[in-house]
Amino acid sequence: MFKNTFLVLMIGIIIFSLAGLAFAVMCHGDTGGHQATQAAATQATPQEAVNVGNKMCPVSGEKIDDKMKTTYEYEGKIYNFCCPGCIDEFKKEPQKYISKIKEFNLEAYQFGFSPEVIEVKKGDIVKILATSGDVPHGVYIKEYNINVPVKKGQTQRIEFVADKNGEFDILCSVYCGKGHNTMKAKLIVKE
Ligand SMILES: [Cu+2]
Repeated sequence: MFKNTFLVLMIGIIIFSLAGLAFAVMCHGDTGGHQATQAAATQATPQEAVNVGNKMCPVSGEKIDDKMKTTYEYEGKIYNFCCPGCIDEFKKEPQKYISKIKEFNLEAYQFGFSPEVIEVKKGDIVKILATSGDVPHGVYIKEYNINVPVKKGQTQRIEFVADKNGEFDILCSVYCGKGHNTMKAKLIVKE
């Protein structure tokens, strides 16, 4: 009788310890997962700065030499400058310079452009992200000396300072079919 009770007790202890061990493992696993979530959350909190990647200096309006370029982060965006002196200027009136950078998506298609009008102010830095969803096209603005081929599914980045005021045709420079000559959009640069 005594022997039986002892056996039951021993089995009981073994089961209890195993359960305890399993519980510990589960808890540990859970803690690990929790830590991972926390780590992900901390990484996401300070939002990664967006690279504006501007090729023209927003202060001097000059083309940025890759060797000389300096960057400055402002309100979650990284801007390129031609020299440290321009960053000092930028810091005095950031909004004034940021507002000069105008970004547009321009889609070329058979046979036209969307949007049909791009309007900026003289002195603005015009950033055009050109795409094509059908066949190869080209973005041609004669007066600004721009002629950039745009392949299907590709985004071509065009950047220039709108230093001439007036209305300029945006045409297609890659023959793309019957309506090629009718492809037209307008760049309006206001004084
Ligand atoms: Cu075309």
